[in-house]
Amino acid sequence: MNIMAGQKDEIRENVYDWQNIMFLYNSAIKEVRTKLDIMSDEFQFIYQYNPIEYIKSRIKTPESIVNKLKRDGYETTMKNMVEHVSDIAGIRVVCSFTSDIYRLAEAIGKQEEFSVLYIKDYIKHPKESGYRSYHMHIQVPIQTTKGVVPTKVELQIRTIAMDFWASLEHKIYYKFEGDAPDYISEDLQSCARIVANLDEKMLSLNEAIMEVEARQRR
Ligand code: 0O2
Repeated sequence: MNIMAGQKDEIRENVYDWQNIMFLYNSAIKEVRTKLDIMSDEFQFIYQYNPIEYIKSRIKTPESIVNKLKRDGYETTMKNMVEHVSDIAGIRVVCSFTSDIYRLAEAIGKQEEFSVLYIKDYIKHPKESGYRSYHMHIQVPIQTTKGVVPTKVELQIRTIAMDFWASLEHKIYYKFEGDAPDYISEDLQSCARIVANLDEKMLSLNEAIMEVEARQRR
């Protein structure tokens, strides 16, 4: 198939736009990760305690972006992708305890450079699947040579137990292409309840340990 000169220019332009957008999302991930590192150092310095166990980040795959646009009834264009897909840049922050999640979310909310667009609290309101996690959709200013570009990032903040459940559930979900047999969905929901119970027990155990330590210091 022969590609006409005009088409070649269009393809070149599209490739440039795609690379430019991906550059912004990658930069936004770097900015947020740096801020999280500083926050974590400050927590360690002030409280001798770090609420962050580990951080993972990813750029959404083109296939997953297209699926989301289609699911929400949008045409597959770069404009729609930037406007309507808010989790192209995603950062997952994993904490030990549920209380750490809210402490961290508060600190993130106070960062002057970040604007919090919206929050989805799937800990207070778990999804039907049993999914629990705290989602913050934020906007980060990226300074380029052409000016500042506000760029969206989704932060998923969860405990180790929530992350374990979600990672496994995600794999199963994809294996069955979203159509898992009822008994598997029910077992997953029951595991989610066990995970929630475990989180509660570990939190109260940690509080009891801290109380003993405080008493010993007095
Ligand atoms: P992937 O592969 O992680 O990218 P919004 O993002 O707010 O515009 P949406 O997509 O309805 O709208 O948001 P929602 O439901 O909060 O989901 C966003 C992300 O949270 C998902 O991204 C998953 O990463 C995670 N998530 C949500 N529900 C579940 C669930 O039931 N199980 C698991 N394991 N993860 C979940 P993607 O695009 O689905 O996938």
